[in-house]
Formats: sequence, C-alpha cells, structure tokens
Amino acid sequence: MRIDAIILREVHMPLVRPFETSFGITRNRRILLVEIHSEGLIGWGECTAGERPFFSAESTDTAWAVITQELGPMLNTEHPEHGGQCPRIFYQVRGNPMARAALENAIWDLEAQREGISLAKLIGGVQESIPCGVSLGIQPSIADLMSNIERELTAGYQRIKLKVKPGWDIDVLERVRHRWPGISLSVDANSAYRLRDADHLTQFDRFDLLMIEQPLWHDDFYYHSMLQKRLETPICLDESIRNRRDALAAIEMESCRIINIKLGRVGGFSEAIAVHNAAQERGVPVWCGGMLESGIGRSHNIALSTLENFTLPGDVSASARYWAEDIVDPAVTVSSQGEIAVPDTPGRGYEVRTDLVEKLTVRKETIRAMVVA
Ligand code: OSB
Ligand code: MG
Repeated sequence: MRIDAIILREVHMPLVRPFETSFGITRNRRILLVEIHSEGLIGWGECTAGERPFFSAESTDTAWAVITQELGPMLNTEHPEHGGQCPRIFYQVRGNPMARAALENAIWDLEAQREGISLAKLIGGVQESIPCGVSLGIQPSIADLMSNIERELTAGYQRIKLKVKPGWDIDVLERVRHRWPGISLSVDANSAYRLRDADHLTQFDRFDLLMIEQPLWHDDFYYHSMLQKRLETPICLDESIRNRRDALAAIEMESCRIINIKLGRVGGFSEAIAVHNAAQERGVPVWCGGMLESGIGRSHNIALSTLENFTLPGDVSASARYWAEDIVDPAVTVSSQGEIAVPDTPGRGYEVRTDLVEKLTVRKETIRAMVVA
C-alpha cells in the first residue's frame, strides 16, 4: 500500500478518576495517536507508553522522538502490504515496542479496511464477544475500594483485579473476600515485592485468587520461577514478557502459568499473535491487558482478544470507566453479562471522532512520504 502521510499527535485526556498502581498515580493521560493515510483510507494506532518511564522504559516523549526520527521515516520509504511486515521494516530499532506498535497496529487497521473485513477477522479471531474484567487501582481507603468493587460487580464485570503493594494487600484481600467469597478475584503487584517477601506472598494463597500478576522485578523470569514453586496461586507475567521468546522461556522455566498480552508491550499485532500461539501450543491461557487506552487502543485490544486462547476475562472495559468523552463513536460499552460485542464492520469498527481529536491535540507533526526520484 502507498503511504501518503503519517500524522503523529499528542492528545491530552483527563481520566474520570485517578488510577494508582504500586509505581505511581495517573490523573491525566498524554496519549500519542498515529494516523496513517493510504490510498484514500486512514488507519489509526495508539502508543500505550505512559507519561513517565515507570511501567517500562518508554514514555510519551521517548515514543514521540523514536516515531518522528526513526520509525516514521522507515515506514514511509517501505510501503508495506501487510501489518506483519512491520517488524522487518523496523528491525534496526532496538526496544521501543510501544512506539513500534503504534505504527504497526495502524497498518493492520488499514489492511483490514482495504480487505473490507473486521480487524478481528483479519488477525484470525474467532470470538464474537469477549469477557471483561476490571483493574481497580489502589484507593484512598478500604471503604472507597469496597464501593468501587460494588459498582463494577453491579455493572456485570466478570473478574475484579486489585492493584496491590506492601501495606495494601493482605488486610484488603481479607475484607474483600469476607464480603464477596465467590467472585473471581486477582491481584497485580507491578513488581512491588522481592524474593525476601516470599513468606508474605504465600499468605495470598488463602484468598483463592485467579492469579497474582508480576509480583517481582519487571524484567525477571528466574526469581518468579523460584517464587512459583512456593505459591499455589498461579503467577501471571505482564512486564517481563516482551516477545515470543520470553513467553517460551517463562513457560519452560515455570515462571508463570498465565500470560497477560499487551499489544504495546510486545511491539504490535505480529508479536502479540506469536505470543498467543506459543502459549496456546503449550496449554497456557492468556488474557488481554490494558494501559488506560483511549477508544482507539481499546478497539485494537478488542480485536486481539478474539483469538482462541484469550480464555480469561481481560482488562478491556468500557470507555466510560476512563473518559467523560471517548474519542471513538460509538464509545466502547460492556453488556450486563460483562461482555463486549465485537464489531464486524471493516477495520477496527469504532469511528474516530476527528473533531474531538483535533480539539484535544496539543502537538502534531506530519511525516510525509519521501519523494522517490
Ligand atoms: O499492569 O496492567 C497493568 C495500567 C497502567 C499500567 C499498567 C497496568 C495498568 C492496569 C490498568 O492494570 C488496565 C486498564 O484498565 O487499562
Ligand atoms: Mg499488570
């Protein structure tokens, strides 16, 4: 496909409520959006890097630099036919998976539109609706947490995930399990513990958790494998899994029994599908993680979640939980059964509200195709 223009923007979107993890609080998102124009069609991608390099090494600003200086110009000279060709086009750039994913995912969106099929169908998705859970940040008080859980269960969400850290864990779980003994419950530590906390972490076993996500170092497999031997609760890896080889190593070492797949963290659809397939072949279930995305990133997550081995509820939830006004139409909604119906219209299936995007844009740069002599 001929690439006519790549437009990179930064949009500012305030969250409806702050989101706190063990590594910090987010109140306002600074989101990079890429818009790729090709032969009359427009593909959209979202960069899931955080405002600061606390989840991973990338941030909104590092991604801006890498896309404008390296990845954008590379894509402009190549004209890929398929999203799957992007890893080869970008191969000289080390790391920076969230920057790469923003562009690659936009190419997949374009390809689906050109084929006249949904993005879910293009990637080989088989599920017509996807099961949804929610991720609840660390709260100012247990009372706040309890009312948040109440609200999400009433809305129909199938699984509650609580962010934990030392000082916000056992007591909280005690209270939540006492009030809701039967709900599907998991926790995410975002690397807040160390192996010396292993005895403390074994206490999590009595709460019948679906999983404990990334308890130890963000880049570790070995110590997680040592910890998993001591825990009944399955470990799920998020931060540590950067690609298919990492998934294979983690499964082989028994560092985890479940994998969270995030499009940005692994560099886009090609690698996400490869991680999914590697896990499926080895009987390891996966689910789709979230990064406080706007409706654009959310629509990519919905498509990814339709692959066969996404058997556990993901962190993909309704637009209204994050945004007063989302930048897609329709906004993403979740049924009272806790499911999102997967659109079957060409591409991502959620129109971009371009007027609103324009209004929220604080910087914009067009990376034009080089003129070939
Ligand atoms: O670890 O899954 C995580 C948000 C930001 C950074 C990391 C994580 C999260 C979430 C929120 O848990 C998921 C969401 O609702 O988008
Ligand atoms: Mg996580």
